[in-house]
Amino acid sequence: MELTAQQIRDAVAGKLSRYYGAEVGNAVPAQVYKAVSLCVRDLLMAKKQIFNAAARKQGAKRVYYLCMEFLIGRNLRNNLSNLGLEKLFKKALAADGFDLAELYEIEADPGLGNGGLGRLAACFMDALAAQNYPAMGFTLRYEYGLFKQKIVDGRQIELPDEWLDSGEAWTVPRNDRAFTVRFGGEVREVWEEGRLKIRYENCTALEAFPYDLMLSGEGGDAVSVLRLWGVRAAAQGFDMAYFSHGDYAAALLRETEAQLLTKVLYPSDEHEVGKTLRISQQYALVSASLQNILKEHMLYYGSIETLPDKTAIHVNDTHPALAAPELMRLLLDEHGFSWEKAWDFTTRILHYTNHTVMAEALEQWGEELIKSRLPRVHMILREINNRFLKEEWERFPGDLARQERMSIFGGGQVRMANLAVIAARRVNGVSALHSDIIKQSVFRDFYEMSPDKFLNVTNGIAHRRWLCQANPRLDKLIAGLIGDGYRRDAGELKKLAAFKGDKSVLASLADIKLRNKTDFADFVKREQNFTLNPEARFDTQIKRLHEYKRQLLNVLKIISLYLDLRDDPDADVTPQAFIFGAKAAASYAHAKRVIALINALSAQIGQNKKIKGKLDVLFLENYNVSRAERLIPASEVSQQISLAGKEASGTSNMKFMLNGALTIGTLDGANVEMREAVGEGDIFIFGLTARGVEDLWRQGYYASAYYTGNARIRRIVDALKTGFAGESFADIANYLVANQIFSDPYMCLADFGAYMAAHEKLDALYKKPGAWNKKALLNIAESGRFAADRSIREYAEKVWDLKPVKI
Ligand code: 26V
Repeated sequence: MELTAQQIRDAVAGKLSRYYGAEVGNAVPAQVYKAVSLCVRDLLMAKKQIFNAAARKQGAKRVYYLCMEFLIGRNLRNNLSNLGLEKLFKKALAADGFDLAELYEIEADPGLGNGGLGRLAACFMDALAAQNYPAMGFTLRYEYGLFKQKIVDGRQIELPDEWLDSGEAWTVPRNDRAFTVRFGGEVREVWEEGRLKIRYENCTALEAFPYDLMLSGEGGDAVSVLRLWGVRAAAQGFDMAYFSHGDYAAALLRETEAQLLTKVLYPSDEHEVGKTLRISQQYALVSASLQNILKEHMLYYGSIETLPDKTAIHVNDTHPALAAPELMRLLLDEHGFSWEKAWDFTTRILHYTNHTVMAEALEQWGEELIKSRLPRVHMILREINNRFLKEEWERFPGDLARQERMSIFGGGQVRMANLAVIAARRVNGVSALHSDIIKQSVFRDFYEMSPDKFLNVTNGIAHRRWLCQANPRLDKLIAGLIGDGYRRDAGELKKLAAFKGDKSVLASLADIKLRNKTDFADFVKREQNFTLNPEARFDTQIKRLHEYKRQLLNVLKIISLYLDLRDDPDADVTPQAFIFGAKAAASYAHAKRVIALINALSAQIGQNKKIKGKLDVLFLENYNVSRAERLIPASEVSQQISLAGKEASGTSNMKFMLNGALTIGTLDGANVEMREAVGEGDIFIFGLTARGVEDLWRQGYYASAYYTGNARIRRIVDALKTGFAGESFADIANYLVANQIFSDPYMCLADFGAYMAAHEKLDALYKKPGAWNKKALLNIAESGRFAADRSIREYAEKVWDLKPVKI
């Protein structure tokens, strides 16, 4: 039945009255936002029920995506757009005097993620729903997210990110679906009823209970559920005795300890209690989710035997790798399986994606910690390892070194990546280059043992969100030229290539960019009181702050441009605005220094009236999904300049391409496939290749030689020592030029010359708007292959063996 504007008005009025005792005439915007959100939530719920019923009836296999992060972004606009209801809601609300666009701004970004890994998970939920794949995501309900970034005196300060006030409207608490998760204590094996049973003694029992958040996808019949686990102390553990004796603190302590688990994402693990918290979070996620999956399977199918036919579980990065021993535990201890049968099931159900080759993210946890915190899991891990090593020894007899490398245990640590690979049916990397690298480096031994396990699935993005919603002007232009079929099939964007010689189309493209830039400039003026010249070329680098991503290389280039302009302020240059958005991990001192440097440089340039407007540097505070949605459509240059071999894929590179920015980047991650797509002429590739990086490192990287041998580098490094806005950055200068074991592992200076040359080429092209815009158009035309829809179809076929449900 078609929804009418009047029905929407009535529904909103109903929510206002029921939940806030308010009327349309006196409700404040925050109440209206919540009332509208609750109405949309109802629509999603109804749609979900219909889809789930059909999926169950068809006995459809389902994928469960376990991930510590889901960076879903704001819900209201996304859902209205996906449901095709945006216009109708706009009209209905306007009739009562409310502006939908203003309501959108009330919603906080759910800060449930950190970076690319989390945003990818969100894009995937969208593509799963849009293409009718039955899917459910699992994560934790972090009360304060990662953190809210504030810049004070140029430095990053971390504040709690309070997203729940507005975010709660989207989640449905499900108290009926709680599961017990146990920590610590001792495990006793007892013979009972003719079989071995496991008894837990003196353990701490927590209760995980879900909040469901529904995620839509445009055009599809499916609604994916993201289940966010909250954690509390199990009720039966509440000790009335403490209370009766007046020891209230002791009575409350257990509750507080339980709640700690879901306060923040990635609490620091620099200390032992932090490590304990992190591993507890991972286990709570895994244990509650698996119990949930098994219970629902039993409910619908009545037997555990069909589990592998109906279930694919995805272990996204190593954080949920304890899914392997936990699934074993449930099958062995709760369902009475033999070891062989349980392992057969486990290795048919679990799949694993690796998202980085950086050593610090290949997690290891102390064995003693696992043993004391998760004793039963530890026993099972030991047995998994023993059996695996036996098999491995048969394949590679006598190769002790190999065995040591492949073991789950080593040096007193538990290696999560080895565990994930051993247990998974499929292992994939996230770009062609990255998948090759993992086969040759971190997982080489495993690849040699089971080559068929490994494959590539190149990442993709939710193109409807990142183009149709984030850049409505461009969406309209494209739909006018080629129809709106690309919304369902991003491959149709190719049709745009036919307009590469059409001057009026290219002019419209440029006009849209200018208008988006103007909007963004207005936004930062409002938010940060920063003045951006919308006529300048917007050149953007947005990603987590990390040495390997080389924000510093970008800064060196900007310093060089600044020094030139300071010498000759009247030089005839194209105005440029360099924009950064990045959070640094709270304990990552070097990354925080780079933020301080960017802000000091920004301040110094801002003080120079002759240069301001020609060269600007903006550090966009608290970079998040909503800010990306404003910035990417306004950007003309996309910085993808990681040291080759280090960036697994990158996904902002794809979003920029889709919005007509040109890429300057190294041959790293998905940049390689972007170059294949557009051809060498339409992307600015520079610098060392992954192979070149290895060779140079092996030969010895002598950074000081670049300093002594190159006057431009010398000038920049010296300027760092002198400093900006009254602060010296000699520490960063020393980092850049140090030799041998102290050298900059990401070799900024080695790539600097090539980077400047590529920048100069780009600068020259920008002076010819016709040629620039043609390349922008061709980039958009070729970006269809980077749609998440395509990635998800590949996962469905090659990894999960999953079919869409037909309604
Ligand atoms: C690492 C760490 C290290 C210590 C602090 C907490 C923490 C949290 C997460 C991680 C792993 C990050 C992995 C990640 O985000 N990888 C990114 O995944 C994207 C999606 O596949 C990919 O596009 C990016 O290239 C890759 O960096």
